[in-house]
Amino acid sequence: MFASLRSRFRRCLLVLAVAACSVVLAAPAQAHDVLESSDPANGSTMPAVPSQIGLTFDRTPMGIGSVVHVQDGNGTDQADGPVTIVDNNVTQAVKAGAPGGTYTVVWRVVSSDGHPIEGTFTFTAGGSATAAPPAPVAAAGSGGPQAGVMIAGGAAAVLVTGLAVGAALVRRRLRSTESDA
Ligand SMILES: [Cu+2]
Repeated sequence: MFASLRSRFRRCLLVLAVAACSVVLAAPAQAHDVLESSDPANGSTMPAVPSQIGLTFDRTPMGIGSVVHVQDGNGTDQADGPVTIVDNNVTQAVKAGAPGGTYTVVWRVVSSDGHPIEGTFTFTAGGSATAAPPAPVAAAGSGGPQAGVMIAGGAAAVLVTGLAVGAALVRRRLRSTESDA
């Protein structure tokens, strides 16, 4: 008897926690850290695979659960060692000898507000990575298209929810007006 009460209480707590989480998730997307630029920039072409990948955010992501996959044309991850975070910069070293080709960088970090954020971008390199870092390629400020899409998506979700709730309220009011008349 006591045990079943307890499990019911626990289930109740779980429901509350889930509800609280969805409220947090529905909070303005501006609270997330935003990818401001990457080096290499999305869609850029360079003579050789860079020795490292750099991501610059508008704030400092949390130092936990960061992943930056550097996938070559065959989908092999050429990331070398762990991700480092210094201030707003997230850096991932690339294996020496990583082959040229079109790369897809798949990143995931924990935003300073505690929410995981992620994105991908691509670049094309003509030759293999060298151990010595090549001259840094000017990263034309790519304003993180993924972040923009995320914000737009979040805003759209909030808008759709708002419209649906609004429509339901109007319908209910109309119905009650009808029954009043
Ligand atoms: Cu967030």
